[in-house]
Amino acid sequence: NAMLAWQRTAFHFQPPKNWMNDPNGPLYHKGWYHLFYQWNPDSAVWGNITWGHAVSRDLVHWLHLPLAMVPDHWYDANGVWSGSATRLPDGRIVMLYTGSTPESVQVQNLAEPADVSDPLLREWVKSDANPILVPPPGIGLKDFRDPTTAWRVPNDTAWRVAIGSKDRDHAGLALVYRTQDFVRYDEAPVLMHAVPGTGMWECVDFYPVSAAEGENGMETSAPPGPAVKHVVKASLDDDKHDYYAIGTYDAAADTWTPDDAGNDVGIGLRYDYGKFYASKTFYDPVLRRRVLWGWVGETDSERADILKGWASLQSIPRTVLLDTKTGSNLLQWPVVEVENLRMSGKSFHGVALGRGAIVPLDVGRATQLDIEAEFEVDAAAVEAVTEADVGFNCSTSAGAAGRGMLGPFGLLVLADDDLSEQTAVYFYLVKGTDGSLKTFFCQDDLRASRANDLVKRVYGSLVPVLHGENLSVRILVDHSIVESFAQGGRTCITSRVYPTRAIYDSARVFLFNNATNVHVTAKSVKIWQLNSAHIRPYPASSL
Ligand code: DQQ
Repeated sequence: NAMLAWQRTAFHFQPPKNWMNDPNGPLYHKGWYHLFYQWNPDSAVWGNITWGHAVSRDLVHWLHLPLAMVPDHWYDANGVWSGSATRLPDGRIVMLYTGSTPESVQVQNLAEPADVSDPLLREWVKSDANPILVPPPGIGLKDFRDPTTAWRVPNDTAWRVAIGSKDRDHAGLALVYRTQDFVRYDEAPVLMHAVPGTGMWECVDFYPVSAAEGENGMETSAPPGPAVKHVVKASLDDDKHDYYAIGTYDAAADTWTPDDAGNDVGIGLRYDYGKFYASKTFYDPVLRRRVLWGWVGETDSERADILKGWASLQSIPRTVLLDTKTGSNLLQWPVVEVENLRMSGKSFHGVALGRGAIVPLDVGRATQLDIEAEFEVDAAAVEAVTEADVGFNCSTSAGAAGRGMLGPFGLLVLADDDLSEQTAVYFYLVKGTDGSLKTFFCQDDLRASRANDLVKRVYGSLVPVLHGENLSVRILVDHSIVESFAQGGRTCITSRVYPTRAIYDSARVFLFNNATNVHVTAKSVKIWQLNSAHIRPYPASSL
């Protein structure tokens, strides 16, 4: 079926077939980026979880490798679940992961490469000491999983590792264990942080970001200091979204405090307001950056997944930095290597978008695109409005079809000629009677497909816009995925979409302005067709 075949992506990481979920243990080793991932060898639905493995020179082109780990011991017989890698200063690589036992008890295990001199790290050996951690008193046997990358603090030889859980009152939390050798751990963990009401924290991540302007990403064990903030991320099992917060790490106590209690983990900011979960960062020592991977699931039916024979993608890896201009959010941006896929490009300048305008952009094939667009709103018209759409919210709105005074305006991608299918990426301004202006960034899948066995939603949230800034967006389109980054990556949205008509040569791009009271100018729109990545089976004929 040509429609189903079209949905497979061209420059996103996917296994050759079957079900994938969380990214695991990303790391850089001897010239190669390694990605492991939760994979079902038997079908396109979750189950029988093993660790798939692939390597890349540039985070774009991949070589699949043999499975790194399978459920072959009692302590992981029910699945080799998520975990993280740590590189020790002596060159050792330590992989900590969760095993689910036949009774579904969650325990932590240790594995190491059989041969660290193999740049591809093809063979993994599980420790004879496994399991190296079992659920501590007071923690549910099924609520103890997903160890982080380990880190060290100044003047202490002990390594720290965080593990997600929840307490009896449904507070989500992160526990910290100390270890010298990754085999024996302090008996009683430290409670690093807990947030009432947030439930089980999966795939906790913990890392430093620089608060100084123009800085690079930071190594996980970089010492805390005045110009360093620490991020805590938790994947909320209850609502399947990844939440982060920025705060301060007390290295002596192994506790962490958010800068803004109202924006604590699980109740404030998300990495992504669309489909994006169980993410994990790693530090890339070559380009000195922190890189984020996230699992992007399907929003079609299980039946469709079985028909097409696969389910899930990994997001385009994103660099992560603290936004030093606002100080209160991260900036996420596609890794620079993605730009090497750019082929022919087209630029449009000063496109006037009157109220209700829809303008087609002739870009040729529009199924694999990289788009950068900048919009300017007519300030006098905004000024003239005394109040606009206070109480607006992307997810409860009517989407791009709903007309407000100062929005929506933006782009339609994966649209067909008569707009019977379209995925809308747009801004929406609201204004209070006190003159305060806020900007929402939304993505509307309601009309992305004529098929009806799909989850269709309007995603989005506020995006900070500083004085003097235009509105800007970057959009990556790859068949069945649309990833959008507003204001340099302050707010991000990922959608899975399944057009039935806007496919192959019928996919188009439009600019639109559905606001009733404001003219908008698309100051500049650059659109590149993106090449396909090479994602090759193993063994490769040449390395
Ligand atoms: N997926 C893994 C767990 C993790 C969950 C199992 C998050 O380790 O908590 O496949 O998606």
